[in-house]
Amino acid sequence: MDHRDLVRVSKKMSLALRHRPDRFGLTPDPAGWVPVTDLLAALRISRTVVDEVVAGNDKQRFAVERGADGVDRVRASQGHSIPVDLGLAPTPPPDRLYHGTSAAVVPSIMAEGLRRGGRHHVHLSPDVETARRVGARRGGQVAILIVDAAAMARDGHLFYRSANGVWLADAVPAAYLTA
Ligand code: HQG
Repeated sequence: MDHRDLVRVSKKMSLALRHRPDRFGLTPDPAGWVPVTDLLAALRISRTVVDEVVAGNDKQRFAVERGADGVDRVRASQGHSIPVDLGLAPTPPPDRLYHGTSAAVVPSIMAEGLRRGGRHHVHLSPDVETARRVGARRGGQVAILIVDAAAMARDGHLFYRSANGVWLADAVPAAYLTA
């Protein structure tokens, strides 16, 4: 498959596995997994295509594994708006994390802190380059905020790391942010 087709299928899989499984007649289990065969039928794609998207995805957005029942299953590693419990264990974060966003919303973030909006968690990046890529999705001028994760952890805030390396937190109060 060429790159454009990979991206197209990846976006459809994101919609089906993170946001609107109902639109595809899918019912993820509480941890967000659906049987791979169900996804194939719902999206009318082949197993080869799914494997190619899972392996070739720039951000490793999806994970495939064999369940205890011997059935292969697939889920998104993060980014859901449907309720899921990914079963991630709280993990000590690096001292600093980063959040890339649009410069236009920085005043609001510095007043209210980072909020998770429609997703389950606030998404934080382990390095500036990744944060810049995340922020650039918004168009306009990108701003990178520095999160004092060491201080947050000391103060009892929990962090999680998704299977694809995105750091997640419930919220980031403004006191831990530097613009
Ligand atoms: C902003 C992509 C005003 C926040 C990426 C962000 C990521 C506030 C937007 C993943 C705010 C939410 C998530 C406040 C937060 N006032 N704006 N108080 N608090 N915001 O898309 O972090 O490609 O839900 O800065 O790579 O941009 O989907 O979050 O701009 O990992 O795999 O509200 O999405 O991954 O936007 O991106 P999003 P995000 P995928």
